Amino acid sequence: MSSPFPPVDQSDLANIAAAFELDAPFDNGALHGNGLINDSFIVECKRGDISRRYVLQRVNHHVFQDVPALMENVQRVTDHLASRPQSPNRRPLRLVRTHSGQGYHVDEHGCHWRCYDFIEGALSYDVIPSLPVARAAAYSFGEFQAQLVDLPGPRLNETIPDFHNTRQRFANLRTAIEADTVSRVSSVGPEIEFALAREPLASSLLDLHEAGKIPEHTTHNDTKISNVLIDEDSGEGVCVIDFDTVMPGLGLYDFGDMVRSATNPCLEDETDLSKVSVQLPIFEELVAGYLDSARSILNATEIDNLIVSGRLITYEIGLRFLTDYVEGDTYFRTDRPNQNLDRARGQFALLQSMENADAEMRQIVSKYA
Ligand code: GN1
Ligand code: MG
Repeated sequence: MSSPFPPVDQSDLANIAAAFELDAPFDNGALHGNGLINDSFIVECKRGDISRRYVLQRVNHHVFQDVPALMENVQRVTDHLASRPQSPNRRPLRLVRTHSGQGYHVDEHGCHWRCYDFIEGALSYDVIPSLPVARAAAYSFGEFQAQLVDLPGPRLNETIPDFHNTRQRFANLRTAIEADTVSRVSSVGPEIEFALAREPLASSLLDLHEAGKIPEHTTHNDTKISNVLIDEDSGEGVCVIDFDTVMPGLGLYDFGDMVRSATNPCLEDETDLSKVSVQLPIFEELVAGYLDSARSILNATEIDNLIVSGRLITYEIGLRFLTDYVEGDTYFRTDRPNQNLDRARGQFALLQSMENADAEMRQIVSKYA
């Protein structure tokens, strides 16, 4: 689907920007980023020789049904990260408050907006450009988890219940197939067969968690590689972004989503599947970078399951894309027909290649474990 919310022009952006404590008045704004759920804009604000950029985001409240609870998490997490000692080149994300001190603004359509400082001099990548970037990204996500170990206060709110409950995601696919509301099931036989044949994978980490072998952490839950910013000059991680799904989870969900998104040499919706396969040198950088920053918070079972986590999350996101296709593209943003199906095929091709490379991946992990 395209955005389910009203179109936004310059004067709308100016009005929304005016609700926040900005250093200068709104000058112009433009769409930003490739997120599949929220709408993001970069706005430039100017007064005399002051010029500042901010990111304004409209939160998709169909997906995030309790935006105040979500924003409470975001405020707690951004405040906590900002209070940690910062290594050189790290610049934690700052949430800009409204004039009344709130973390978000509600517009006349009932849509929720928030504002972050735009981080200058940093880049985000949809595809990993080099091995050092892979290592820096994994280090940053690991550091993020490690820094949240002592987050004060109660457990964070669950912004989307069962977000990484892959068993539930599997059941959702079955329900979608049975309902077949838009008559697409007959056109995706091989994809459905691939998905159904791997049902045991859906329970892999949940079983370990339920058996008390892997603990809950505070996790990011959407560690696709474009959600870490990399310093343009030093190539180091500057900060992790996109805190919408930061909540209690398994540490391995974050490692798994790095593997899913970083080891794929193609965009998520690549149609030439011969190009999609797990890049082992990148996988090695992810293992090294993540263990470098997060080893102290992981137990041996978690480290033993780094490979499983990559497969699990690749499978899970593939299930979600396929389910959305079968349901008529109601969840993820699409800009062409069959995009969700292509995304599902891409994830399944990547998963297949991880299955084929199991021995090599095990060797890599044992080098660092
Ligand atoms: C969505 O919107 P974005 O790009 O941050 C999705 C993730 C998926 C990702 C796949 C809340 O993230 O779970 O992994 O697309 N976020 C939500 O690209 O569903
Ligand atoms: Mg996200």
